[in-house]
Amino acid sequence: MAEVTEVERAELLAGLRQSPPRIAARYFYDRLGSQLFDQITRTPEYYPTRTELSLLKARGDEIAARISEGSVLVELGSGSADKALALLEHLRKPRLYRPIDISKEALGRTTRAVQRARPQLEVSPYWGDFTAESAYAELPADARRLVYYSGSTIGNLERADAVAFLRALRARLGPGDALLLAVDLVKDPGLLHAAYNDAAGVTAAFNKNVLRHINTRFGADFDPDAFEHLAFYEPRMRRIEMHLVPRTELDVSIAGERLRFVPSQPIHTESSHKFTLDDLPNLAQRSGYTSELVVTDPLAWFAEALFRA
Ligand code: SAH
Ligand code: AVI
Repeated sequence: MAEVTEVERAELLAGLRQSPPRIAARYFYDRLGSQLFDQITRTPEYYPTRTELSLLKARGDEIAARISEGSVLVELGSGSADKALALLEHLRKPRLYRPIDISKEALGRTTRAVQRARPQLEVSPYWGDFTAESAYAELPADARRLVYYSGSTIGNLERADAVAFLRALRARLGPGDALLLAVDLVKDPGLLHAAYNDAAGVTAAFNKNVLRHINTRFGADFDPDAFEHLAFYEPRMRRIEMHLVPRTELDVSIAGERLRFVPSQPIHTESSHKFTLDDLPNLAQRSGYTSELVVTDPLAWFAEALFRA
């Protein structure tokens, strides 16, 4: 990871001083966090990854039929290579693949896996934040772009922030370019709850690992085992919320400051917003796109929406 900047330090401390305290969800993804996320995707309870993968396999041709031959594929928060490879299988003569990820290890693995599976395809990885302008630099100017925001990672943004982000992304696209947006759909709360409370405790370990990452990155002394994993579906906001609950009152030193955490004020580590099919045209319109196609799996648990810029 790159050096800690003063902005990051100030943002972290400001978040932890809020009531309730919060940590930005991107801090989950250090080396171990990316490995734990990968393990989550293989738990029986976490349906999104395998549902999205089978959706791409089953309906990828309908999506690809709307994408120009020779397009550039840009993937936001690529994680593992599986879904990109499933999509590339359907695209007509893709010109280049740009995976973008803040996790160096995940990005390296994906780059190598795609290069191995498709040696003819140019792979141009970007290590860093997908909100940065430079993540979209040096792409062929004469090729259409397909931006794939996979994994329902958009759900980890607050709804207003999601619109703002998609708008900023729209400004980096030309007319006729496309966005393939993966969203997890509202469903039986029991299924949602189980997906973030797997019996093997992998999600709990993923949640607590954020504190270990903060310790190494910011010189903090959190004891991750002094916190409990809490994840629940909040139906009014239509989102899963993940928190870390201190078992007792705790003083923690973070980036040279001392902060107190109490059981009545858990640390909010992640929200994972769920969508309905009715949300999608509205989301497209508010963000400056036209919704062109929405496909779901047979149980309508997960959707891919193709938005045209
Ligand atoms: N799309 C993959 C991975 C989802 S996990 C899948 O569906 O399986 C979320 C991924 O996004 C992680 O690999 C994480 O490192 C990355 N990520 C999260 N926030 C990011 C940001 N702001 N910029 C770039 N990558 C980010
Ligand atoms: C990456 N993101 C879409 C995952 C999600 O489901 O919100 C991260 C995750 N958090 C807990 N389990 C998985």
